[in-house]
Amino acid sequence: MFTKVLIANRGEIACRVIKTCRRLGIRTVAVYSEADAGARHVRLADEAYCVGPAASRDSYLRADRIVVAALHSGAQAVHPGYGFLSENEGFAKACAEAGIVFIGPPVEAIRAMGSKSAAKTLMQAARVPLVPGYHGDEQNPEFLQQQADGMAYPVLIKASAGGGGKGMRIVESSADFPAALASCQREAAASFNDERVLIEKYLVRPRHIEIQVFGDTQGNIVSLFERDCSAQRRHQKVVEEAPAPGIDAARRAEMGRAACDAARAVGYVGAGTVEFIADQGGSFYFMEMNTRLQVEHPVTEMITGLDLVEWQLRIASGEALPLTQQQIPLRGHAIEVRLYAEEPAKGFLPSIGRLAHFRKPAESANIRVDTGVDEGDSVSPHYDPMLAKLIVWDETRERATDRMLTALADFEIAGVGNNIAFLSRLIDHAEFREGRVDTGLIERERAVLIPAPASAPAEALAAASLWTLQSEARAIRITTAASADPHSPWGEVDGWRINGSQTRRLEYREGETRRSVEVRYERSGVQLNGSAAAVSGSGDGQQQYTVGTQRLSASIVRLGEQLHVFSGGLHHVLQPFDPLAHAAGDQEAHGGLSAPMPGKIVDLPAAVGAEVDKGAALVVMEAMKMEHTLVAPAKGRVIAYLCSVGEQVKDGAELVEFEAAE
Ligand code: MV4
Repeated sequence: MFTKVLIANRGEIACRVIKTCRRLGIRTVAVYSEADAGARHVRLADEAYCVGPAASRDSYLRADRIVVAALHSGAQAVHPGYGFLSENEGFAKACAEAGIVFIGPPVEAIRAMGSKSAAKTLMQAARVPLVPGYHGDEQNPEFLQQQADGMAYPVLIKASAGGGGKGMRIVESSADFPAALASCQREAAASFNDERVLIEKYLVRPRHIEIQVFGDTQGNIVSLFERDCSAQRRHQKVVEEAPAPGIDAARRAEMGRAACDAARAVGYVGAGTVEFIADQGGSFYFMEMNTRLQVEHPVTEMITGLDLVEWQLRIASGEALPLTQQQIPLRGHAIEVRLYAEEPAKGFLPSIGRLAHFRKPAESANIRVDTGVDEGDSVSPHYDPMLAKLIVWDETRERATDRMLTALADFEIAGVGNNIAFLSRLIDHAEFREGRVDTGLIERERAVLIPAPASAPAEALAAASLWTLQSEARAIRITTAASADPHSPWGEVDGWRINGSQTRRLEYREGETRRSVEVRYERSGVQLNGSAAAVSGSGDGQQQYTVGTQRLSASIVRLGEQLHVFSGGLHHVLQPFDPLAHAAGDQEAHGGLSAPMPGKIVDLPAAVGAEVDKGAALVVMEAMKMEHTLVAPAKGRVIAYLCSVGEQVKDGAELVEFEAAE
């Protein structure tokens, strides 16, 4: 087994590989770009080398620099992860020439699987089922038209050098074929510098089911069962699960045999994935073979209890497969979702910024989070915006689905846009719950999965208001305790009044709308919009609130001027807003504070002489049938009050003599 391995990748997969290496006592070497100098994978590794500036082409794709780092560090092997150089034939060769083990398949297998049409020819020879159609060298339009007319329409024209959905045309009838063929050939020539196409029977509402295979250097090959990756958007996987819904043991064995035949046909060694496309009847056809460890490999690990990176390391160091096919267990059901820094409501636009709040669900045997970031990290615009993978396991698919929803509700991200709410709606969607997932689900159900942003429900406002009152009370108690009169009754913020109750209104901005909550201080406690409300407890980062007869949990995080309210699996952003503070405009941070309108002074909460923070309540006045709070325009001290409680003041009357701190 190796004693030192270099991970030629970044983010969650680099951290994930490091985790297994550490468990096996293997020292780890990270490579990083200048933009990743403080990244998690660099922190976790035993040593790290900078391989260039932020741009991938100048760093993570610089095979020469990565090989130099491996040689310099004394690493015996390189793990390429996925993406970047993981399926790059030149890199695999460069490693071999430098005497460094490339943890992946032989170069020949990478080459063979690199061409979609060459792969199909190989699969045909290995009697792996292919979609009915024509993928030969004859490209004469009349000949291709004959091939298409020989199948039932609709047919699909695909660029032979294409992939990931690029250069595909659905043709509904024979009459449409010539124009569609010409268009597809033009696009293939432009995109891939290769205008060759293949023709296939078009499968309606297909599923993407892939088989994890492993081969060792002694010719053994096993299947580690299937994964269903049909929940995709624009050929990007969003949710993956294992095993695939609706696949029985017989079909699983049949697909496993076909995948192993495909791997054997190319002399496969290491971890590989054979992707099939399946029609609604369950027939499956070879699509392509990936010669890397896939993003979604954790769902296979959760249902087999195996560590696929450990298997990769063992096989790359010459060991035989740890288990035979019969010894590989399949237990329960696992689901993975990919958490992205993107805004589904804005066309899935990537979002950059600082992860000011990043609270993961508690990990256990059932819940796993693979991530390359920590709270406080900045999400870089240079790389794929995946923040983490959330993987859950349970005895059945239904229980795994419920567990995923709970875990998503416990995952709190603030500071960058994210897709958590979108993922929750997808997992909770009837078609997903019933296992009726096909590759068109997300686009088809877009309106349901990405609804117009909903206003925060009353309970979110109530939670935010109780949190605000609690924070104000805490701040004033601290100020009072530090003041010349620590037992001043003004230090109490229970709203007690000689003459009965006091009310005030908490205002918020939510996007472009304004929301408000009336707070009434009664002897019995606080009422919000007429309902008795209180904080009833806290734990595990959340607070429990009661409002009227309702009980709710919420986690509230203040970031700058915004309150982020996480409750019920949803995330609302409320901006506390004091009309008076704004109506008063930007009071100069010197001299006094004047009444922005005529009214009656109902409270002077700050202690004269006390140091207060910017935004601390200084004067509460009643005007326009509402209570308004004049706040400290800056950190500083109340020199003197120029009014008294109960006094009627005119518009513009000087109320406070205030001195801003230097
Ligand atoms: C197909 C197909 C329907 N019929 N082939 C998309 C890219 C590449 N992976 C193959 N793809 C498809 N090939 C036939 N004959 C539908 C797709 C397809 C798809 C396949 C798997 C996963 C997601 C997909 C999304 C759109 C279309």
